Amino acid sequence: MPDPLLVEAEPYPYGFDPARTALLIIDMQRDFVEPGGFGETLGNDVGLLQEVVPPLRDVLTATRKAGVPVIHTREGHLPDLSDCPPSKLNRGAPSLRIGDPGPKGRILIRGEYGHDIIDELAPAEGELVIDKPGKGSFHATTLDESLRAMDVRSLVVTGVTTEVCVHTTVREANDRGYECLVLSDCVGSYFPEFQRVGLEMIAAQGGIFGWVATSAGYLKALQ
Ligand code: C5J
Repeated sequence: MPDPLLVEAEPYPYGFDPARTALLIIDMQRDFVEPGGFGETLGNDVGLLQEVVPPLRDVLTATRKAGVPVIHTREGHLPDLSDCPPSKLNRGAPSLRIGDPGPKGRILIRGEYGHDIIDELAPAEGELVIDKPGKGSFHATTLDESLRAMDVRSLVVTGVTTEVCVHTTVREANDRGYECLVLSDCVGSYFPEFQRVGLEMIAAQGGIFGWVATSAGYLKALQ
């Protein structure tokens, strides 16, 4: 077995075997990240999520070059909303609801322009794209099956939003035995306080859900 690559991380160095690792890019969709999308109609500052794009592009390029598989996720629903529980559909009082016509197509509906991944991080041919109806990437998807088939045990986790879909996914992955490294500058939140605390929570108590490092640390280990 080769020596693991080591990343300077919180709460202690993260070791991974690139042959058993995947990069997970969560929900970098136009509706969350771009101006005029669903996220902005909810009153959020999408600029905070756009900051994630340049470092994540560098991570994506280096990861592809290293031959480590890349997996993208998209949060969204079938056009008839049969996979969207009423509790999700009716939550809050948004000006636009899931399924409503929005500036980028029907909100969070598969196949619509706004539901797709931003051009800068578009999946390459052959990369797995997981469509998920929930916040977690494992719930009601084939992600676990796919990772096991690929013999992946370590996940480098990126995307948005830190305290919602990233956190839910890292918790799900941790319970399934995956070792997660979250890249602090490649995950984003509309709320700076949630970003800070969300990252602290992952690495707290000796790494209760996983590890946290900067993209620079990950890229250095991958060289
Ligand atoms: C949210 C997500 N925040 N991708 N989705 O509703 O985090």
